[in-house]
Amino acid sequence: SKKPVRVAVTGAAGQIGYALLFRIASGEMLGKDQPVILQLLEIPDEKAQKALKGVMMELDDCAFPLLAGMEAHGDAMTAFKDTDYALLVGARPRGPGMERKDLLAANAQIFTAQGKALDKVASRNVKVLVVGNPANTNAYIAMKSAPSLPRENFTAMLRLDHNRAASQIAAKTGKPVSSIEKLAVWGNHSPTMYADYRFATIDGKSVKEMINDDVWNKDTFLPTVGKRGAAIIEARGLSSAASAANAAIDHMRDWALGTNGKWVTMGIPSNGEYGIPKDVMFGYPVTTENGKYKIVEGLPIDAFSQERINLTLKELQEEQDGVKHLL
Ligand code: NAX
Repeated sequence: SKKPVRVAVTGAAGQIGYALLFRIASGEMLGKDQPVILQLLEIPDEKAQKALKGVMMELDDCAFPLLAGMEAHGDAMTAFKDTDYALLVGARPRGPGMERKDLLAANAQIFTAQGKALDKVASRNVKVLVVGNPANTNAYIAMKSAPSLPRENFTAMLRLDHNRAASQIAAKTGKPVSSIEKLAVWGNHSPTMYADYRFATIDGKSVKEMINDDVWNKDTFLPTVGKRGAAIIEARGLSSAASAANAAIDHMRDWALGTNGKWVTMGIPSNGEYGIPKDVMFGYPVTTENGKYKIVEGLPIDAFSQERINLTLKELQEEQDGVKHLL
């Protein structure tokens, strides 16, 4: 049987953590033959650590055959020791009266410290997924704080946007969501993201031609996907948790196990592809194989798409500028 791998999860006692850990432990992320050791990080606060213990009691009670070990931590330097995978979910939420720059600064502090800890103690092949918002910029900060790790090991979660877009297209076309291929989401995990179905196909047929409605694209589809997080909060009174955890599982599973040529969306550091400046943590269509992702290159970008890409890039660059002095 396989040797266990180490999976670190931060914010482990939070609501996404609660929807995520049980699925990792049951083998849905890394395969039904891959034992895992969970290294769970929460803030040192007594209440958070107690809640984490409660979640671990429940994990115990599942008697998962693949759960080879489990640890609770209050410090990133121990939580990330030798870790092969790191899901950075915990982040500072926007409090009442908090301005955007305060939120960026509070998170910059967290992700600088966690990036440094990964740099020092994680496996040199660690695959890092940042879920905590602002996800792209937090991933950028962690990457910049870990100079001895390869840049490409740091990614941000755009998969929830990708899955939301796929689900809207399935509803519009009346086709199963699993039949949709070649969907792309560009840019920031925020309402400025650009979900792009120009290349998408269902059973080999063009989704753009099937829908054939640019007004729907611009006035219904893009706003629905972009504001979906707010719509969930409005309906549920809490932010997306199970769907976010599901997207994190999808992202890591596809990165680790490959997509067999299928396109998925990942937030990854640019190397200049599609005119995005180097190091910007940008949502791109990728395929994955042997634990590596590759950007789908050479796609034509029309005027409308360029405008949308410029908009989401501008927002990301403003976020980056807002934290530059802290790195
Ligand atoms: P919760 O507030 O339920 O849980 C967050 C947990 O993180 C808390 O238990 C907190 O104690 C812990 N935490 C905070 N700072 C920490 C640190 N420095 N180290 C370790 N743990 C820390 O939030 P939840 O609903 O689970 O959401 C977590 C994050 O995901 C938020 O930042 C949220 O905005 C973000 N999201 C990102 C999404 C994406 O698509 N990228 C979608 C869903 C979600 O909104």
